[in-house]
Amino acid sequence: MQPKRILTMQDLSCVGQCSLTVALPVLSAMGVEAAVLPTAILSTHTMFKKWTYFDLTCEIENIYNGWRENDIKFEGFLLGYLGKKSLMDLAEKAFDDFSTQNAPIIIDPVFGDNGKLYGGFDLEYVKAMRNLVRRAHIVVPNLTELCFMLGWEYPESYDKQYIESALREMKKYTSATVILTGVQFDGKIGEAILADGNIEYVMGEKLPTSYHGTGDIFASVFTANYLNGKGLAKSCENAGKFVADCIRSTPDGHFYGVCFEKVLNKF
Ligand code: PXL
Repeated sequence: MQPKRILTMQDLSCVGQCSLTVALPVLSAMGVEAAVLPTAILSTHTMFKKWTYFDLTCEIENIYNGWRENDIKFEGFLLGYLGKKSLMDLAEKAFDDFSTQNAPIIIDPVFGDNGKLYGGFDLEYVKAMRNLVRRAHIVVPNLTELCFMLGWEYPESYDKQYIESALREMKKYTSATVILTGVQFDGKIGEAILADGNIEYVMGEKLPTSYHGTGDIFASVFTANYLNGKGLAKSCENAGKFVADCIRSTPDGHFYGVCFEKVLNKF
């Protein structure tokens, strides 16, 4: 059987293991044909002290014209860091013009973590993302992104009731399955999945350190598994285990990402 071709739309950070430099190798190694649409080129990701940013909005219509000429279609979409509202409008155009029937749209909102927005984002961006996720089949926010999209304050602590009401509140904005990542209970970490009105948890080992870029790895491994026919829960479980293995393979002091290469080599 031919691998599924998906389009992943996110930035290309030249240095710092995240976004396209993660999605491309992970999707390919897991048997998915990864087509890319870079939204911006950055010297590094924005957790470095300084970075440069070149927005690629101006080139995307041109790329789309090239795809139209060749009748190119995608059997799935994975969106990560878009960077600007203009890219969201262009993402919708891609869903409209380059999708096969029933191609899943998976959106990781990627605009914040630990209760804060990443550098360069504001509440207008959050609102635009909340509008974009109405097109998704699956949304994969962390708690920061979920709270910002709901207009809720980031909580100092939470219980299952809080998580479940936040997930259900998201139904005001999208009919997508919502997979909340990085949920922590009883010393474990995992996902809370709201699908078809039911909530399910997939919990795994919580390691003592956290690293940048693990959300992007989670989304890529999840997407590859899901497109390869694994269900929601199994895809989350595999993605969570993969991230944990990456963290275990990363030496202290490697602050800008995880050494996923070592885990991919064993895959
Ligand atoms: O890992 C998320 C991410 C992706 N791309 C860029 C980022 C970040 C998080 O900071 O800065 C450019």
